[in-house]
Amino acid sequence: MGFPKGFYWGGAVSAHQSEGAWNEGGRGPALRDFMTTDKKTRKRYLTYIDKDGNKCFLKYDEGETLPQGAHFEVFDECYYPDHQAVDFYHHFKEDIAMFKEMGFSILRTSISWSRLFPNGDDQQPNMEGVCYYHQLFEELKNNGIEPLVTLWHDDTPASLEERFGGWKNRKLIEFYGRYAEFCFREFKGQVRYWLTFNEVNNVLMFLDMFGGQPSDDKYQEAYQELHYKFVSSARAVVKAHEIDPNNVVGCMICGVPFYPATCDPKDIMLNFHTWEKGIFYSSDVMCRGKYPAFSKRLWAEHNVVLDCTQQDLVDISKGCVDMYTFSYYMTSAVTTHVNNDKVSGNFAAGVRNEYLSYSEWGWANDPMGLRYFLEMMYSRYELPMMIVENGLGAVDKLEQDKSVHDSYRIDYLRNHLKEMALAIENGVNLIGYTTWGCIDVVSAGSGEMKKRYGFIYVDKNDDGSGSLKRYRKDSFYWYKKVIATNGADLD
Ligand code: P53
Repeated sequence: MGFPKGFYWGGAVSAHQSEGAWNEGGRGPALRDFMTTDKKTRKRYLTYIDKDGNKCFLKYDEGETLPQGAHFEVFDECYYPDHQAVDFYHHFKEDIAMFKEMGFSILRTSISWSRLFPNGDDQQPNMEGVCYYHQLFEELKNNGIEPLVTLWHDDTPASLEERFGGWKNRKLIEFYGRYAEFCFREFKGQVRYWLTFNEVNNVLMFLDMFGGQPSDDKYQEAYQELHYKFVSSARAVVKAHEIDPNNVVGCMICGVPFYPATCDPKDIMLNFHTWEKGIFYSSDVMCRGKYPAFSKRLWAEHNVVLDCTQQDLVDISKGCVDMYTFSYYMTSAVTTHVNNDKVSGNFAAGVRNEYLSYSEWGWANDPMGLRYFLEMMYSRYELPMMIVENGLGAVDKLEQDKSVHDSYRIDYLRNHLKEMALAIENGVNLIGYTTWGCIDVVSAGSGEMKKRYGFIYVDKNDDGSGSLKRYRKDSFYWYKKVIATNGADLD
């Protein structure tokens, strides 16, 4: 079984789920700093004060937006897990040493926009923030680890949300453009692998899957937001290449393959259209540089009229990404038939697939789905591919002797690696793999600490207590061996 020579092995985190230090070093608040969790439903809400001074909760993941005149606010009675997260900001040297011990050749993380530009559109950068990222990238370099940097990981500066309505506003293209260009210039020579927007397709996919029956207005907003992000991404790709021809820029797609629940042709068609809307729509624009033909049908379904200029289309055509980069956790099944056996969980939807087992959070465990997605996307775009998130969120038990026996995680990863190897054998040009949350981080979907993905256990609990000490899990030693043998020994 073979992984190509020079294959990138590593892990992935995001700034907001790992760094903490939310109000240190001159950083401005980001959207995620106002995100709390309802303990019962595990759903996440943003807290804000409306124009009349009332305390309110906003369902951001379901497409709700901040009302006019409102501002985000931290409430004393709520807990905000990202404020401290796992304090990577102060622990990065120790953490990188452990990544090196495992043999990582790549680490995916993100830059916190509001750490560099506290309000998002400041004329001058916050030098403490700039300095922090220089140190971080330097530390990676000194340990032989290539950084893979996401510019936006769901953490728009809060100020841009309040003053401009965030990505609903065309102005964000300009502000993101300045931020991205600054990063390419400032970190030239330190970073060459970039991702423009984390799971860009979620805006649309989540609205469909979790928005109940959203109004046409919600679709209008979602398609518009996506369009502004596509233009921003395309312009960033052009800039990245202009500033340093060595730069490699990827899209970042939430890779959920869909299956028809029956072979009724109606289900086959529904399934195909779900792929088009959820996956191909975003991927095609970013990889082929134009809106696919079926876009017209999608827009018409919800009477969407895009604010899209001729220049936007020119920009999109010039800014195709260099690699197809995506996350993979699960598959989902769809049907036109009445089926009450729905999957319920945290960000899991569709009908239950009787051939698969499900995690405690309702995510289907489907290693072959990863191969399916790899082969499908490679045959469509023939771009180099990287899997930049994959893993099992599970409850771990820290034993008395500080060991963690996470054989379930090893099984999950091993089975996915086997399918990756088969995809490579089938011709897919897969160049790297970064498992999600290589060190435990805050869960994005639920805000919990107990939904852990790491090879490294962080002593931190859902209520914020814990020593923040790091411990090696069994999977740490297993992954180390996998990397040392370039994927030949998966036992
Ligand atoms: P958590 C839902 C479905 C698929 C991927 O998710 C998702 C989500 C959002 O929860 O997000 C990505 O932490 C995201 C990461 C996130 C990771 O998947 O909910 O890019 O930030 O942590 C895992 O278990």
